[in-house]
Amino acid sequence: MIQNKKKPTDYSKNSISKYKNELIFHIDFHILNTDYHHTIFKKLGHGTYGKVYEYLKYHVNILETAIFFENFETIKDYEIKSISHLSKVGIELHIILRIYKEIIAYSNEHLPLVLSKDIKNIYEKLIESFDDITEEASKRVEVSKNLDIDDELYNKLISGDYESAKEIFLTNVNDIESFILKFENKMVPILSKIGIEWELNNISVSKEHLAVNIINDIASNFFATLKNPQNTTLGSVLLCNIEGENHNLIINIINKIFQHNGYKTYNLNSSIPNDDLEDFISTIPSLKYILFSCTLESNLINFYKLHKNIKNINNEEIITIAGGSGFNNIYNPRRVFNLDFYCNTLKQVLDITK
Ligand code: B12
Repeated sequence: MIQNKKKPTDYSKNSISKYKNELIFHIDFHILNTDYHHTIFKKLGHGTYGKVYEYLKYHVNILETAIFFENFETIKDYEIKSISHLSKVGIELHIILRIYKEIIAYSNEHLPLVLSKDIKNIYEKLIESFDDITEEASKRVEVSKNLDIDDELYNKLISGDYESAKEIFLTNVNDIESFILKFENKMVPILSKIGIEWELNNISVSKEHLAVNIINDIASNFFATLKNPQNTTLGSVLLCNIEGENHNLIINIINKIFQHNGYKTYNLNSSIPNDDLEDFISTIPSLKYILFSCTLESNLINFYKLHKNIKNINNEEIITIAGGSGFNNIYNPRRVFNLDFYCNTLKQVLDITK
């Protein structure tokens, strides 16, 4: 019997990954891919089905994360952002409630009893919190308005004006410290704004890419103007995103910080399969640090498993550092993941490299 409603059992933690695709398939087949919903999606426009399907896929991955880390906030946070996005696309919210209820019903009938009870607990809590969640979602317009950003720089970035954006950003930036300070103070709030404006359906994915590519170019341009590091004898550094993760801006910038401070870097940049990465690590000479960036909470379990294996194989020799908004709802990521360092700013990385 499950006594504590908040704590999923170890059985559920270990078995949810086996059943999550079944849940996605069932909901897709019995709810999204029905004539009734296809007619609605068609009216709302090209790509609407895809958006709801993407929501469902990430939702079930987040369910797995919430069970694995015993953390209801992860799923609540994801629902707020997703509902904010889906309602702006025109999706009526009863479809979300329908999905929750169908997950309870399907689990009850087809999944092992212990797991289905834990799933039911989570969805009952979600249904109970649904008014709060939708209210928080409706406040996202205000959250975006209240963000204190440099409007001129923001507009140059999303309109693809590289030269002007570079000039605005690099004014008075003359060393790595001032670059990092300005990045944290100006670019990070702008990236939050871009994310929320995407959520509110005001900015396309193309514009998100455009802005990030310009920021990457500005960073490359700035680091190219710095004096070359005197040597690369401080050891090697491996940088990568977690499997499933495409947000690679921060890992690219950290790469440049390490290069500038005299390290030989191996930047694998985007989503690398865990097995492949574990093999690759053994081929790097004098590997001192491995840095991981995780932006999406749905990738945390992948990271947990990867990091555990790396530590088992390499024991104390390699220092692991991780960061990214994926960890925002985890209390004490360093302890939960057994990391050597957890960082939530670029300045902390700079301090480590020195
Ligand atoms: C640009 C962007 C994209 C681009 C990425 C392009 C690229 N080449 O990177 C594209 C369009 C591909 C994209 C795709 C998606 N994205 Co996106 N994206 C963003 C955006 C706007 C910026 C991402 C970014 O670079 N952030 C970098 C900094 C600003 O954020 P940070 O992670 O907090 O990092 C700070 C620290 O934690 C630290 N840090 C970070 N990593 C590390 C690592 C180490 C080692 C250290 C020391 C420190 C450190 O440094 C940073 C500065 O202080 C964010 C909004 C946001 N606020 O981040 C959304 C955002 C992350 N995306 C989101 C979503 C939902 C998606 C998609 C699922 C849907 C979509 N938008 O198409 C897909 C998923 C793709 C995938 N599988 O990864 C959501 C995530 C919501 C959630 N809770 O899960 C966000 C928050 C937008 C939103 N408001 O809804 N995205």
